[in-house]
Amino acid sequence: MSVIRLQLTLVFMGDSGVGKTSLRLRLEGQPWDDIVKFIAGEMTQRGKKLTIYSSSIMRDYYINAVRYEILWTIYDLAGQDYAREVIESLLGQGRVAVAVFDVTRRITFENLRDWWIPKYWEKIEEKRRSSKLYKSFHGRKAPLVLVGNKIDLRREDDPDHVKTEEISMLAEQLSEKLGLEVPYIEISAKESDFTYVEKILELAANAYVKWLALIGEKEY
Ligand SMILES: Nc1nc2c(ncn2[C@@H]2O[C@H](COP(=O)(O)OP(=O)(O)OP(=O)(O)O)[C@@H](O)[C@H]2O)c(=O)[nH]1
Ligand SMILES: [Mg+2]
Repeated sequence: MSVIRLQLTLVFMGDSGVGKTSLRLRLEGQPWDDIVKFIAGEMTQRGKKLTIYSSSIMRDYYINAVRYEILWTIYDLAGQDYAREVIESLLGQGRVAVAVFDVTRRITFENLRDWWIPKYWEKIEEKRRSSKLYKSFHGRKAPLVLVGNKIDLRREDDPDHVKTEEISMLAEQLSEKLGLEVPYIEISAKESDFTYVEKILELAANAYVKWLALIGEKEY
């Protein structure tokens, strides 16, 4: 079996408080109680410190009879407003994005749709245009995974909560723009089990590999 080794930057984007850092720490294998303590410590520094983290995670996947060894470098970006310029430039470095919203706060869903995802695509395009390397991808949007977090708090009767049908509809619209299926997952950083949380990375790996096939490249 052939093996392809890749080093990929994955950007976690979305509004403040949607659970990006919580999901990242779950992927690193941290228990929920430790994550809550970590974020409490982070909160006390808010306003002073810009919370951008980078971590590395190694995973293997079997896709179409090929073994992929992926070293993920995760950029866990701050959702706060005050650091937008830094955040925007980091968005352009992603190979794949994990777009996170909070299913109990509709505004975070709308902000992904209206600001984060368009900005991610804009920054990727800007980066390609400034480099001769990526000429063949000009005009092509970049892959992403849509993640609705905090399903443990969701109530069907609350109009502010985002429903599954709405998420699948947005995924469909994004898929049309990308020319490739944009996968989505509903999750709880607090209560979903480890194998389910891992699906975020699996979906990202799949989206990336399919995207490579689409543009007819072995690597990007
Ligand atoms: N009940 C519940 N709470 C969650 C879940 N995910 C995150 N939280 C809580 O939501 C709050 C914000 O989570 P963070 O992980 O700090 O959110 P973030 O997206 O990293 O926020 P910024 O770093 O400010 O952009 C914390 O109090 C978490 O404990 C979840 O799935 N369920
Ligand atoms: Mg965070």
